Amino acid sequence: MNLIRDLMMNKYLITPSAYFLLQDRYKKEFMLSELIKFAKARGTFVIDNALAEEFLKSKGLITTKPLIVETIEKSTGVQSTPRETYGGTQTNSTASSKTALENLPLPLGSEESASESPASREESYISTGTISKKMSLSLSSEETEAVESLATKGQSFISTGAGSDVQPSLEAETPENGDSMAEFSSGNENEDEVTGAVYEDYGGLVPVEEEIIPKGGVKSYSTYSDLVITPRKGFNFRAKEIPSDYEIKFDVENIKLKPPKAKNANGKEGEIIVQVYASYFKSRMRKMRKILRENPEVSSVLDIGKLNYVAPEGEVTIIGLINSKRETRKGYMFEVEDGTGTIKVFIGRDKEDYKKVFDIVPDSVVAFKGYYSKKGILFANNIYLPDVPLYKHNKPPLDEKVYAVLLSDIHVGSNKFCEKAFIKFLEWLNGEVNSREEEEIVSRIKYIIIDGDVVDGVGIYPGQYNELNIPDVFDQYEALANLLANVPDHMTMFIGPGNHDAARMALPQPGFYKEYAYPILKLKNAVIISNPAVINLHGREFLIYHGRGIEDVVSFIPNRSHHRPAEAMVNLLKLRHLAPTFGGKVPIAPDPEDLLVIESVPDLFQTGHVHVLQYQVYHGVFLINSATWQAQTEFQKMVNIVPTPGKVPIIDIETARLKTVIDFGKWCEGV
Ligand code: D5M
Ligand code: FE
Ligand code: ZN
Repeated sequence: MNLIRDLMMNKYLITPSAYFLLQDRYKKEFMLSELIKFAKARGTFVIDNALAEEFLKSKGLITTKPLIVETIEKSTGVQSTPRETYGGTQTNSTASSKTALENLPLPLGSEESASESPASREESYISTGTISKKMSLSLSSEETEAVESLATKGQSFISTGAGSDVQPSLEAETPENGDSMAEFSSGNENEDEVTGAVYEDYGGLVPVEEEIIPKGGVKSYSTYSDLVITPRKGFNFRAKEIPSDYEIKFDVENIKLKPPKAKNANGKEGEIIVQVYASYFKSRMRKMRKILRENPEVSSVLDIGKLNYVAPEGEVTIIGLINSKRETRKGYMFEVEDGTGTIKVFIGRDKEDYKKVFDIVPDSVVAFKGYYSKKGILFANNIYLPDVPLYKHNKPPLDEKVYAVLLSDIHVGSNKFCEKAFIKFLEWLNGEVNSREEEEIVSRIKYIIIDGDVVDGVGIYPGQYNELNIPDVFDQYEALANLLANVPDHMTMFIGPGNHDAARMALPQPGFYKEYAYPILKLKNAVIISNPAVINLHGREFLIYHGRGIEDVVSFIPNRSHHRPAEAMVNLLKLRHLAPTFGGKVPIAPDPEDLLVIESVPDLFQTGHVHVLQYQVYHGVFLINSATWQAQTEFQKMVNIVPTPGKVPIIDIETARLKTVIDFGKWCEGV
């Protein structure tokens, strides 16, 4: 009878209201397979109230709209009020937020508004998709297009996240389902051609348990296996003599998260999911409170729930999570919650801090100072973003110069991968330099950071199949490993995943699925990191993050663009969060702890993802979006994304600032 558990095992989620609607009928009037098939056909993995009703109607089990809201209210004692949609200045509304700090209802985002949000109406290829069956990679391009176009019809607003390493278990779970499940079965008519790739929701790969290396051990081909670049004879690699000094300060893999539990044996099963979200946001609140309280101006903070009792005279400060934001005639109205209560906060256009409203995105945590009116509204005079202190303390100097190279978005496997430019770069690393200055730089390069999208993957964006030179994920990683084998041994490579990689799609991404990425894991000078990760290099803190949160900034904050990623990075830093908006474009795993808070202020913050090199300093932190090795794809042409491939930033570790940019872009022309 455990509908939630069965759905979760198959990587589907159910909202509490839908749960109450369906639970009593489960296994009596419908089977799991039917429900999943129904949801899948609609391109969603969240069973919400509307979908549940539609499903029951399709089965002739109900004819009129049930009074579900009443059911919830009765069962929880919580008033369900219509939720405001978030009104940004650029967008009129977006996916509305959740009340995850409360117990119930609607913790997963209000179903109706979520499905109507512009974010989900847009065709979002990364976080949508329904390709969860095993798929032969030798599909014809028409077949692939058909599957992909199906995928783009999906809606996106939250991620399954948890358990992407759990194999779909539909067959095991539902032996009764007969024909209706044929579509989900992992069987393939042509087993010989199956390469072993399995797609989770949202186009990501999930690991396969069966043997993945073809018997006999010989692959059909291995791109770049014959590429051998050796260090130039007589070249003085000074970095060989410099002792290595790095520490992985934060890696998601090292965090032990306790799985959520129902409150008690008699507790409502719906509480399992609710609790995950509640813990996630509680954890966000806890971490953000700590950051905000470091600001001396954020003083005498009161719980929202106590405002009515304390009847404060004078100014009060609250810290809360932004549920919604709406422009009014005279300013902005927010709905803010902190786990003890919810309150409306108004800030007028005449206030000095008014301009800060534009930096606030849904689900970010900020502090407001102002006067509380008995009408339940806080009239704010000041807004405090978590932000970072104005200056960073200087670190002690290093004995000698040592450099790091920042790369990302190599996209090996794409026919837009700038192979020639990348090989030139490898030769350069091996000492094929053009000047004394370059010689000095190469000589002192000791680290290479590769910030995700290391391969192009398969089935990631619409029409991708036609742009793949290597249409197989294993072969892509092997090709990448063949290339990276030519990086001189004394240079340590830190490699983390992005949204094109074989890794959990939802953030944070713990690392690569080793079943796919083993060729790079085997490289002796490679260190695999999570996304995000923090690396300490010679006492300097580098925050490494692929950068999908930039998409949220671009959609919610005025005057932000994919082409100026460093500005968007400033916003992430001000909010001290790598992907603040839950239910926006970026799928976030509902882990019980929020691991995307920027808890420690780094010396350098690197992203990639948007394929454009840009950098700037903000409050002493060096922000840099590294470029790419992929020329403009057809899809990027369509959405007007103009990459800057082949540009290689070199970082002086001592100052954590840019030393120089070496441009290999001319070898990428015409790709
Ligand atoms: O991302 C390459 C670029 O494409 C980057 O600028 C983000 C952008 N991008 C990613 N997804 C979308 C959607 N759905 N619409 C518009 N632009 C998008 P990469 O991760 O390498 O594919
Ligand atoms: Fe990319
Ligand atoms: Zn990316």
